[in-house]
Amino acid sequence: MKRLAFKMHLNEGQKEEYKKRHNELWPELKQLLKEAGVNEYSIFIDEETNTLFAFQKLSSNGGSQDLGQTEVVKKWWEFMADIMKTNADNSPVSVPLEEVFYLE
Ligand code: RM4
Repeated sequence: MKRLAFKMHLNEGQKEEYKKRHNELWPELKQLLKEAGVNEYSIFIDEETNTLFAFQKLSSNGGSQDLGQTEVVKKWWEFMADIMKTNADNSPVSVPLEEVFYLE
């Protein structure tokens, strides 16, 4: 199982809204992620910097951020754009992180 991580940035004071929206994740997005091989997916927040750290276990090559050409992800990113740092296309600014330690 491949592992990947990346960081994103949340606008100040939006943690509860972010958690609410993800607790209400659209079923069609969940289905897409699972079908794309995103077997596990967690996101953590560093409240000091409002940095979001995403971790995924993948059974395929691509992760969630590689699904931006699908309609449901485009709609989700547009929905989330008001509380996150985004690119011009509403995709969240996502910075890949290097794995420096792993314990089986
Ligand atoms: C995040 C971001 C990611 C998406 C998850 C579900 O806030 O939009 O791209 O995969 O939500």
